[in-house]
Amino acid sequence: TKEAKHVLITGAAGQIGYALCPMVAGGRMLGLDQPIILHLLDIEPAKQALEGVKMELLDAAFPLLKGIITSVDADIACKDVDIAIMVGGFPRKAGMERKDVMTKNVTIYRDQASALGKHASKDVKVLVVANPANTNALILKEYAPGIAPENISCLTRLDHNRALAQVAERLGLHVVEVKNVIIWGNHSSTQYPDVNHGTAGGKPIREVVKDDAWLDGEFLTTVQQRGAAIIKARGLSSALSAASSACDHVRDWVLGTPSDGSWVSMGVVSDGSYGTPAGLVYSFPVTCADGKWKIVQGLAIDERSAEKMKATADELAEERDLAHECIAA
Ligand code: NAX
Repeated sequence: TKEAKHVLITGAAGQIGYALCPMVAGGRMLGLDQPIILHLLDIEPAKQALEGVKMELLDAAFPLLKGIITSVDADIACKDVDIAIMVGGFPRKAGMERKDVMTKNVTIYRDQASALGKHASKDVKVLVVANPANTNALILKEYAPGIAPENISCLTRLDHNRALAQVAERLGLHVVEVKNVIIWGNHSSTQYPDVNHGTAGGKPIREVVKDDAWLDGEFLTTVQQRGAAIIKARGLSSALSAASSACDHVRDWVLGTPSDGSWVSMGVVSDGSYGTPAGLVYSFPVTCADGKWKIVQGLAIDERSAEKMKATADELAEERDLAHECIAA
């Protein structure tokens, strides 16, 4: 049997944490042959709830779950972790400015970067879920120089899966029939969900959908604003879909994307591909093998797409500058 992998989940007492813990412990993320030791981090006010999550995980008697460490101390929780899923963060509350939320979160990510850098396994793979996800990941990269930049990523797979699902629903197909959509840029409403290279039932999406007005209009806004629609419907933000997509992200990264030419979207450190500013954490189409991602190269980008890709890059550059200002203040 395999040696257990240590998986850190921050914000584990929160809503996404509650959905994510059983998925990871059940083998949805690393496979049904991979024993897991969970490291659950939250903050003091959530300490009791965190113990409650641990009790339920014990009660669920997961065969793969070999241990559970709970802590409110990042130095303890980060010890020897192989995978770190960073869900913990400060939510935007009524009356708060964007800058206030940014200050809270970049400070958290700066501090946790240093805890990870000091205590995690040196090959730790990091997935940032908490918003602003791309910029939190960027700060984490800057403050954890010991972690290779290619091991730091952020979640845009939920947006990617939402785009697949919208096309599938429209066509009455099962979601697995739809492939190779792309989420470019920021996990925010400036993201660009691109169907120009995607297929449905093996044929180009535009050819099958036969409705460019929908693809260039309602489809885009539905994917971009799906988070808000879920809040409106549930009174709470996306949790099970975020948790499931986080599992998809890590699984494909660690175990590889299918060898049939299909790709997924991941927020990764830009190398300047497709004219994006190098160094920003930007969502690209990637394939993964041997635990490494590679940006899909050579896709033809039309003028409209280029504009949208630049707009979301500009927003990320602005967020980066704001984050640096917040840290300096
Ligand atoms: P919750 O507020 O339910 O949970 C967050 C948890 O983080 C709480 O238990 C809180 O105590 C904890 N926390 C706060 N500061 C912490 C710190 N310094 N260290 C460790 N834990 C800390 O939020 P939830 O709905 O679970 O969402 C979590 C994050 O995911 C939010 O930032 C949210 O905006 C983001 N999302 C990102 C998505 C993505 O696709 N990238 C989609 C879903 C989600 O909106």
